[in-house]
Amino acid sequence: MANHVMKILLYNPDNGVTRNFMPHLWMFLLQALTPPGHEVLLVDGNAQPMDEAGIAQFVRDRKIDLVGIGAMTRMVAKAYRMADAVRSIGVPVVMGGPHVTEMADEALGRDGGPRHADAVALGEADATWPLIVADAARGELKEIYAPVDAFGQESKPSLKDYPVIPWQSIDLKQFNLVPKAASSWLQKIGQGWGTFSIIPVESGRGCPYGCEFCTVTGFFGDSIRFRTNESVVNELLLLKARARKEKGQMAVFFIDDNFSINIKRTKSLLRDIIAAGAQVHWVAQISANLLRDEELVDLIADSGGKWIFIGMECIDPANLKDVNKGFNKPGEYAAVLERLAARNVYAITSFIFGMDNDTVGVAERTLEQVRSWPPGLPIFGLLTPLPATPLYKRLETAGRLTRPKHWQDFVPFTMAHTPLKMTIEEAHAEVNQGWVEAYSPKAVAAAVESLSDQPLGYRINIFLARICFRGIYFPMMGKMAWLKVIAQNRRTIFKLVREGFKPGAWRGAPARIPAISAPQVEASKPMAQPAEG
Ligand code: B12
Ligand code: SF4
Repeated sequence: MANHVMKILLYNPDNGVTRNFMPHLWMFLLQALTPPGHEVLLVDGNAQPMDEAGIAQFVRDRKIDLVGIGAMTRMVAKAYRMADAVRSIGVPVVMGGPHVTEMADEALGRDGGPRHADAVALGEADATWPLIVADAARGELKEIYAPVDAFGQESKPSLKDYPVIPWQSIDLKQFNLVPKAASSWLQKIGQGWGTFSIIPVESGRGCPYGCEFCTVTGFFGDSIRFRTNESVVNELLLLKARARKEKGQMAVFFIDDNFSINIKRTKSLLRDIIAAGAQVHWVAQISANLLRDEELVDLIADSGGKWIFIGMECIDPANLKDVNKGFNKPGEYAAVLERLAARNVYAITSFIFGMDNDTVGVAERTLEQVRSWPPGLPIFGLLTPLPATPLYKRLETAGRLTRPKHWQDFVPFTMAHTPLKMTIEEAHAEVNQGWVEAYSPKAVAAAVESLSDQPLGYRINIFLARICFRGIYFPMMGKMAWLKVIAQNRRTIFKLVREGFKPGAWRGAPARIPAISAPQVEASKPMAQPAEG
């Protein structure tokens, strides 16, 4: 078939629990890497819900020639159903992402099950995507695309020639978190809140630490690669300019698995961001041990860092050792969080229950610690054996997997193996207790109250963040669910509104911002620190 110009749809399935607050980077990246001439449409199911009939209709109506679907393990069952619907009307499907990289035979129907994809892109697809598009345009799609060099060796993109993602022109309507009805008057507040999007930006890839439950070391390899500071700074400037133009706000999620894996390089990036005036409010994942460095924490605050995601996992060193994450030191968690809070930076603290040394009461023991820390956003999950992880292999060998293909009948917050010192049901109850108590109206009020020495904006910020984060566990998809939460938290809301009308409520510097410390001696060795995931 002759080479022809194609209409391509990139689709990301919804996660089935809550609307994701942020779009997926792979879609924008592959769009930017598509050879010129082809038209690429993006649909994120979290923002634009679609079912099987819906996607088939969409593909037919828009005369799409090729569909690319990316999915994590937890969304893969939905991804397969959507792929089946597209293939049933004769349009080819390419799948990529962490799950099908490990389970290519499953996607291609080579393991005895049904076939869902015409082709699978293994691993990082930055270099293979243009080849896939070219092959599809010629009608010569192969089954498997693996990133290899001229000698057939696996090759990873260096990220030094990272593409420019044209944020100035990408249609971000589906990712605007401001309700349409409020948009026009919110445009007038401060520098404008008519739109608010959280944009994923990567500054590097890879993590050498191989925590037992994590897919990152296997997928991205243990060599860490960084974009140039210049390319990251330019991306931030582009986002800032767009926000200004539409009288809205853009925040950034640096999706690197450990944004400070090389402290020297992180500091240099943050300094360049500050020097270029490219500060935006940002979130990043950083492991607790790397946050010992006061100068780094100063730079985080000065460059716009607001929330740091810390994979604490648990407060029991024996458990941490079991999952190869002994570099996490629970004894230093409080000091790290205080250090951040002193600069008005707060933490999303992530915990995993159902580890082998966990016993009944783990939720209360963890919550007791959480209550003694500065306010943050605790999140609770269950130890999950993802395909191809060392954890999966260990549990499989020991015959402990109760649902070896748990992704085929995915149920959120449900274990797929039995922990050693508690039952599956007990582990579920612990997670439930974690969420119920950490997000109760009483806990939300206490978090807001603990910032009573801070300007009102900080208290509103923690209130809104808590309310949104509870949706990770408690389905909050419809208006009724939101109204219920508002009613439950009415006392805190009234208090904040009352304060908002007090003279001077919106003025005043935060009480805790410290003087910028003098440059310190580099406290850590680059590349020798554990990462976060
Ligand atoms: C950001 C992020 C999130 C965000 C949400 C995703 C988003 N909106 O971006 C948040 C913080 C909400 C999140 C949550 C979770 N996440 Co997460 N997350 C990430 C993270 C850190 C970055 C993703 C990213 O953008 N990477 C950079 C891009 C460029 O890489 P990529 O997506 O892999 O895409 C490349 C290739 O895979 C390929 N590709 C991908 N899709 C497609 C599609 C096609 C058609 C093609 C051709 C190629 C292709 O091409 C891309 C370019 O090379 C990754 C780790 C990582 N470094 O990737 C974990 C990761 C994806 N998350 C993971 C997990 C487990 C989760 C959670 C389930 C955690 C939990 N226990 O609760 C939740 C559930 C999410 C939910 N409710 O939907 C796992 C997934 C493993 C797996 N096998 O599924 C990862 C890999 C981390 C890990 N620890 O192992 N996550
Ligand atoms: S440090 Fe984080 S990204 Fe690295 S292997 Fe462990 S969990 Fe995964």
